[in-house]
Amino acid sequence: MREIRFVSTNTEKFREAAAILRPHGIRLRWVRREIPEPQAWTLEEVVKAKLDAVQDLPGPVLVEDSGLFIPSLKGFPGVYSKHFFKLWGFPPLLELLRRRGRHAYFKTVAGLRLGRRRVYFSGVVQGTIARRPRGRGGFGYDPLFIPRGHSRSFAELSSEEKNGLSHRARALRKLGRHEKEALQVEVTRDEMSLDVA
Ligand code: ITT
Repeated sequence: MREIRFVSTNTEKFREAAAILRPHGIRLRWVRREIPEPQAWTLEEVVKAKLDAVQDLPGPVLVEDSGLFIPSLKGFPGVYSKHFFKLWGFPPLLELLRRRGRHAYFKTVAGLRLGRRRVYFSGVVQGTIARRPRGRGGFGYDPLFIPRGHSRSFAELSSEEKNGLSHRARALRKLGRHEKEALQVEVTRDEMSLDVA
C-alpha cells in the first residue's frame, strides 16, 4: 500500500477519499490542517494555493477543493460553496431557485504533489437541486443534490452508492489510475536497468 498525506479539515471528505482510493492500493493519512482559501474564480486556483501552503509536509501530499455549481445562478455558490454554506446554509439557495432552473453540478479538483511535480485531476457529477433538503447521510450540500438518473439525494444514498458516482470519486479514481500507471513505468524501468546491469 502506498501512503499519501491528505490535508483537509473535513472528516467526511477524508473518509470518502480514503474509501475511494483504498481499492487503488493507496492508504490516505489524514493531516487535519486549515488552509486559508484565497479569493479565486476557480477551484483549480484554490487547489494550487492549497498545495503551496503544504510545502513543509514530506512525501506525497493530496489536497482537494469541491463546490456546488448552479448554472441558473451563474455558477454560484461554486468556488464560494464553503463560505456560503457556513454563513447561510440551504434556505437562501432554495429561495433563489423558486423561479429558476434547478440544474446543478458538483465538481472536485484534486491536486497531488509528488516531489517537485504536481498533478491535477477533476471530476464532475450532474444533477438537480431538490425542492427541500432530503436525507440524513453524507455532509454539506448532499441533502439538496439529486444526481442525474436517480430519484434520491446524495444524503439518501448509502456511502457506497455516493462513492460510486460522486465528483470526488471521479477525480480520485483518475488519480488512482494515474498512480498505478506511474508505478508500472517505475517497475518496468527497474527491470530494464536490471537487464542492462
Ligand atoms: P477542506 O478543509 O478540505 O477545504 P471543506 O469542507 O472546507 O474542507 P471544500 O472547501 O472543498 O471543503 O468544500 C466546499 C463546500 O462544499 C463545503 O461546505 C463542503 O461541505 C461542501 N462539499 C464538498 N464536497 C461535498 C460533497 O461531496 N457533498 C456535499 N457537500 C460537499
